[in-house]
Amino acid sequence: QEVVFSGIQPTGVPHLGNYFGALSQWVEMQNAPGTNRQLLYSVVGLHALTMPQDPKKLYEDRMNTLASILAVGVDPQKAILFFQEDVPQHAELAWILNCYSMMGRLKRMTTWKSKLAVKEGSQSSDIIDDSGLNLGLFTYPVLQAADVLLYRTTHVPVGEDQRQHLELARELAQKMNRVMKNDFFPLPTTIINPAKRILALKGSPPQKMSKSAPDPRSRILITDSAAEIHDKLRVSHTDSIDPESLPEDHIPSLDELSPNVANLYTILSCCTGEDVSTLIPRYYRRRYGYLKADVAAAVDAKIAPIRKEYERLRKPDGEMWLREVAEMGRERASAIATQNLAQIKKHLGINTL
Ligand code: AQP
Repeated sequence: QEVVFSGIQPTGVPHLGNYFGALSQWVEMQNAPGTNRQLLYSVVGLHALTMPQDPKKLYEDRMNTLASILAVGVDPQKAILFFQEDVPQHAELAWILNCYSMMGRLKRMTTWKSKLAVKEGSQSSDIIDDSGLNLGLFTYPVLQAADVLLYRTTHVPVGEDQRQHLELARELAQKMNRVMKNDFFPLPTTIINPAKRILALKGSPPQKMSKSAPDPRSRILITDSAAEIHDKLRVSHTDSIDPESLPEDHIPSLDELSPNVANLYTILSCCTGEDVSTLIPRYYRRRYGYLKADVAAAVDAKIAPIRKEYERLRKPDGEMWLREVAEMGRERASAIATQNLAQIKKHLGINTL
């Protein structure tokens, strides 16, 4: 049987990157006809603790994230939808996996290196000063591997940025199978959405769109109003090329465009389902304002129903439903996690009962 696991951090309302990179796939996998898949979708609060959090805000963000997942169309009857922190076996397996993870391997993870670079205030990750960084941040990919392996997951739909973490999960699965002398863990396959990576609307060089980037205008949330979407796109970065001065006889491919402009085409393509090769000739050599206006309209059309459903779920009686969903998910996830962890402990010789 196929087992699908995917998670999202409760670090704010999801943005277009989270939506096109992960959440839209969650819904597609759920709605694919004739499949016998077990789906587990999780709001991973333990991961959020690796960065400084205000408890009250974190509680709200967890509920907002759960509401967002439901608003995009995940059905809690079809998928097991739960808070990671409600199932303590995640932390227990993470500890076990920590004991089989090598420091050298974790030090090479790009997310860790990027935190070092941020701390130094430079792009170079050669300058190593990790004294002010917490241990959770360092072992973050191990907790992620535990999330996946706990359910003996076979498939993980994630954005491009998570590819390296999933590679570690596969390595740990192999290693644990060797240690436990069996094939208990399937090697999870990573499913990367063709949309891959949505970039921030601002910033040079452009980074991926991110919930925690300091400038809120660098991301479009799936709950943004039409006016907010238009405003954010209007001031989004493009490049300094005058499109009207470009040659008429060469229509560029996406790769030939500057990253910020290519990103606008990618977003438009994700929203409309039209291929970028159809879209580029339509806007090429016209001022960026035309492209931006159409991207804004397409984004609004795409997320308007999500926004409406989200607003309904965040009303007071929506909160009751969110708690019910979380409890139902906790029970179902716990049943699998308890059974699997008991087996793992037995294979490792740390079982008693
Ligand atoms: N820009 C992106 N393009 C495509 N996919 C993306 N994902 C995130 N950003 C993009 C995918 O969304 C899923 C959930 O991500 P997450 O919340 O667990 O963590 P993240 O990747 O660290 O996302 P953010 O938005 O950047 O959060 P913060 O700022 O809190 O770290 C993942 O499948 C991810 O690939």
